[in-house]
Amino acid sequence: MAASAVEEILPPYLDSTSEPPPLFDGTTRLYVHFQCPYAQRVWIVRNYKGLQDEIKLVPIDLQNRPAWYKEKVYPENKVPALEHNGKVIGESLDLIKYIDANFKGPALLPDDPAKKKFAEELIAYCDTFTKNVWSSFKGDPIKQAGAEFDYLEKALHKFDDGPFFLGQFSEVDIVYIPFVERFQIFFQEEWKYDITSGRPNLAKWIEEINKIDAYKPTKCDPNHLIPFYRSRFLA
Ligand SMILES: N[C@@H](CCC(=O)N[C@@H](CS)C(=O)NCC(=O)O)C(=O)O
Repeated sequence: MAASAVEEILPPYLDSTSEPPPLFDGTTRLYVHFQCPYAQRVWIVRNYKGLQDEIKLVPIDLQNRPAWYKEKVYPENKVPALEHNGKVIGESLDLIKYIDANFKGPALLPDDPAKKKFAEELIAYCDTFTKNVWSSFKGDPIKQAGAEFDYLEKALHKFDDGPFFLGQFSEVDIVYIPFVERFQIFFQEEWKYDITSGRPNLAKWIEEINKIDAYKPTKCDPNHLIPFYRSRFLA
């Protein structure tokens, strides 16, 4: 059976009491936290490309981080990071492209130059999108963040050969979904607001992404997210 068809048993978190794995022994390791949206992007890529056997997940407890992580693995001390071929690379957007270019599996970008150009534009906007939504929490969230969800709704209208940003599933969907997933949960919980209401493309997009096997096991835990967002963005 293909690796992707088997439900993966996730390894436990490594914390300050854990020994490091045998670093730089030729194993490719993706250091993650299962509730981190940036790590989630790369985790989806790894699953979508069918690299469960090639890229080993190593969860790091960010609240009680092992000292060796900063000292020996990734001086930035963040997740995600990828240990591959004797070096460590970070930054989720760079890692998406790195894994797509250096590993087997379906390509994450189509060949069409118009689609590639639109992908760049959308990916470049994602940090602004998240920043504007987070900062809306202390203002008028439905109105201010509404403009951002409208941006997605309109972008999803551009190519009509599928429900995703570029028509077919691509890296653009992977870049946005971890954040949209969290915003959907939090707006519903905190303000009883359905971010897909009046936004049929966004509703369809979320519905279709939820059918993707590579994404399903990576979804965040609302019981972790809701208190975390309250203390981080509302307190
Ligand atoms: N720009 C980075 C952001 C990564 C990031 O902020 N990760 C968080 C967890 S969600 C982290 O490791 N935080 C630990 C810290 O900042 O000390 C990326 O896209 O990979």
